[in-house]
Amino acid sequence: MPFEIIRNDITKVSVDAIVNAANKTLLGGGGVDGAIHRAAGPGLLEECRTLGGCKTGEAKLTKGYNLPARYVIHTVGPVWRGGGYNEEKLLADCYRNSLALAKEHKLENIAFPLISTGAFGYPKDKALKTAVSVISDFLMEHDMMVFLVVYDKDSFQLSEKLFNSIKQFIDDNYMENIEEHPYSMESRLLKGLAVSERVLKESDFLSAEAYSETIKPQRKLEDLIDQMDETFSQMLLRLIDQKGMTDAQTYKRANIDRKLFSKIRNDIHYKPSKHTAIAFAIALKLNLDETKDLLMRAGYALSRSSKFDIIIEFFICEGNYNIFEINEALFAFDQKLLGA
Ligand code: AR6
Repeated sequence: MPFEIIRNDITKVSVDAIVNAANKTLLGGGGVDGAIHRAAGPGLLEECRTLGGCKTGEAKLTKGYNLPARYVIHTVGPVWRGGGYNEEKLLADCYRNSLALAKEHKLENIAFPLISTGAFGYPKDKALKTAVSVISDFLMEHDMMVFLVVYDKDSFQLSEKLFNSIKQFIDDNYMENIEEHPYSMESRLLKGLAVSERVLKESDFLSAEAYSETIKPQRKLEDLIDQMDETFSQMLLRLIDQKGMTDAQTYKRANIDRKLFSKIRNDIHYKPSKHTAIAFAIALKLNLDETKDLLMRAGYALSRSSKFDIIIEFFICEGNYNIFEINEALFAFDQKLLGA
């Protein structure tokens, strides 16, 4: 999974580089900065003394000394002063410049804390939004594994509005102990047939224009029959073609790494996990029906007794297909993240 949100102490994360939320002197401090210096040992401070400080939004690299990480990228986040002092751009610069430095040093993975959200007072939901947005833009262009490390549940905050909408949607839709099985192809075909018949009947009362605008079936029955024997992999590749997307766009938007994607491409009988299958549905911006079809090829269904499934349904219904935002929400609701 190229982008993952994890709960941990960043000094314990074993990656090529961890990012330090430092101050302009780069000579240590409290919070994550203090923890990193303590864990790295005095060698880190010695090297930091040679750097001549760092401006807000910029980033500098040192070795990791006693840390499990090989390097530390020090960046200085903005102090929150109400939002009118360029804070958002400066915070975005921290993530952008740290990622650029990691790329320059050919690092394959990097872990960020939530910069500025402690002593510097940046509102956590806003900081999270900026972090996720910069990281996801970067990952659309580059291959790297990026971890966002959340120290405690309190430091992770989804916007209240989004959190409440999802919570409401779960409350409205959650049903305990309901097992939904994937429809058999035959029953889905019959369903399709019934819909087509109804459409025909109703269309007697509609103008041709209204018919095509309102109730034109999205898929033809002949197409459904033709596609009856498709495997997951075949359907995925067909949809990628139909949507005019490239392979790279697809696996990046699915938060799936290139290697797994080529396995699926090369094995028509590949059986993905449910999370991987859903990640592709999101990448391809499938509607709910199409998502169910794709899942069915891998033997899965969306269930009303799974909070995870209901959250996915929420985002599909909202037309929000940003997998990184969906993962933010899944994390907030203690669910496994999308991707592989
Ligand atoms: N691992 C991961 N995240 C952590 C850890 C840890 N070990 N410890 C704290 N956090 P802060 P800032 C989270 O205050 O707001 C320092 O004194 C914490 O929960 O460390 O950018 C510097 O020298 C919070 O969400 O950094 C500067 O003077 C996030 O890390 C100033 O603080 C950032 O909190 C920088 O303030």
